[in-house]
Amino acid sequence: MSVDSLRFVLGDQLSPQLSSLADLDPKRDVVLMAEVVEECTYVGHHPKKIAFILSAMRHFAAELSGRGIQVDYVKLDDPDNSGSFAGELERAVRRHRPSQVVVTEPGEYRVLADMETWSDRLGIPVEICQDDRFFCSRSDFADWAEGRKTLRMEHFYREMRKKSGFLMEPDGKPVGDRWNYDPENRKRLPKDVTPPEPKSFKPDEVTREVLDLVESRFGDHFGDLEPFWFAVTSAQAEKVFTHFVKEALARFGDYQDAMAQDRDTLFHSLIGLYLNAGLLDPAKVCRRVEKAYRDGDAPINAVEGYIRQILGWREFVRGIYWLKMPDYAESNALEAHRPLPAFYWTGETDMNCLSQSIGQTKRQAYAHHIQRLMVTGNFALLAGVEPKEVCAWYLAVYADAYEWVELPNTHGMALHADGGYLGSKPYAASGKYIQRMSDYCANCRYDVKETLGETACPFNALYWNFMLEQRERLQDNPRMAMPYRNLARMEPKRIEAIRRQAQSFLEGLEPAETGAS
Ligand code: FAD
Ligand code: DLZ
Ligand code: SF4
Repeated sequence: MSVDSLRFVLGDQLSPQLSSLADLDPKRDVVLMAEVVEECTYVGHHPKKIAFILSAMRHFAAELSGRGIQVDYVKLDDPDNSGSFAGELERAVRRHRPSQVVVTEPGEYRVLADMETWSDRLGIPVEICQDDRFFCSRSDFADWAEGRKTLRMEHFYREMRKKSGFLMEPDGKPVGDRWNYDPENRKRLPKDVTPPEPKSFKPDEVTREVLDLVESRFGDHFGDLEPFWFAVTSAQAEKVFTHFVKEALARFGDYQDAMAQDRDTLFHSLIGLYLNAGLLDPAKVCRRVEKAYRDGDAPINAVEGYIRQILGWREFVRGIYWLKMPDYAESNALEAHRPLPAFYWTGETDMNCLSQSIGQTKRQAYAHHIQRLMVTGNFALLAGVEPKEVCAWYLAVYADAYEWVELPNTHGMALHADGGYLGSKPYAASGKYIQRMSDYCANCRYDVKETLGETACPFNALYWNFMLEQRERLQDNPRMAMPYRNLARMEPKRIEAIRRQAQSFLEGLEPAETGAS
């Protein structure tokens, strides 16, 4: 029997309120979901990430079936599986002979470009619905950006606060009479403060089957598959979030930027992967966090800091991505061409901050924002690593990574490869920053106070070398005035020695094999 609409739901669209399911008729429509090898390998995703998505897809399909919806679910090991979205859609169209296909716009440009060819290839209408799981639509962002010389997150965020009403007083002022509590949110983790254990889940039978599949097909990708402890349903993801609100939110702000030896998660919420796959709704998350403030359960610096991440940064980077793609990914404003160092794929380096951040990424498919920005990102920036190689690494190794959110954060924020479109200055820092925000340096063979010599922290010479190499491009940026003033005061002999130290360190870096994982 032919069906009315074939509704194709992708692996990061696991939301019951998804736009492509909005007017679904359970009697006449079929939902298609497909596990495809192309999506598992277009970068060598971390095995935990693949297992999370496939298991969450299977659980979501079962939930839809439980509600009486007809679901056509294609497993990865189905012998007829063509391995791609377009191939699976084509086969499903032959099976169901629908009069139209309905999809929600995808999170990645590469998939949208393919999707836009589907109607011609299939010879039937393909309706691409807007993804309304965000506060700001692509067109509203474009309207906001129109005519502005520079796009800054802070301006966008204030607009979003006013528009959404989050943390606003009835008179239109921000709660607490301040928009921004960042200055309060830069504390080190004291020795006597113990962060909560993350909420974890024992794999059920569905997940166990997926884990076996992932081990056999993608066990050679970078990262540890086991122990697998992620939530795989929206009910479990809600529990992760509730655990965060109860156990961590109140101190989220204080220790938002802190890093600590062998502490992977600190007071972070660990919900990025669930938000991005559709298991949690950002509006509900912000409402719950605001309630914690109004109920007196969390201070304003924590709550504002948290809402800023979701209502501000998450929406802002998505807006930039869709506004600027596909050209955005091609820029290389600092002309960085060094291959990615091999230790990004092993964690084997005696720079303790890097081995900690990469080591936990390998174990957990997770590192928090400051580790991503100021350790692995900062190193790649200072060492002048080719942006495409860095971006492919970030896209592969984090369970929450999809290009719409990964690319602006890596290419723009961490590497400044967009020439300052997203951020007003490069987040370049010497070892001093890492020492201030962590106890990594106390556990490192290098001396963070030294710039020259065999035991000197490599970040120090790399930092000054970066300032020297990028002088023409950066010295007129008012936000870079301080380092260039300091550089102007430096003796030429010391400058020469720093250059030599940095060059000899960079020459000693072993490059990763192309496409290593
Ligand atoms: P928390 O610290 O608890 O923050 C709460 C939520 O705020 C996050 O879950 C996330 O949804 C949102 N958020 C916070 N910062 C950002 C941001 N800069 N951009 C977008 N959303 C933000 N985030 C991703 O979701 N996917 C990525 O692929 C990704 N790549 C990144 C690459 C680099 C180089 C950098 C610097 C940051 C990247 N981020 C990415 C942002 C941030 O690091 C993660 O969202 C965060 O670490 C996820 O962990 P969490 O859920 O514990 O976050
Ligand atoms: C990331 C991912 C993976 C690993 N596997 C699948 C899959 O087998 N089937 C699927 O529908 N989606 C998968 N995804 C998520 C897609 O990569 C994602 O939907 C696109 O990148 C668009 O954002
Ligand atoms: Fe990292 Fe340098 Fe500190 Fe070692 S001394 S942990 S390399 S910043």
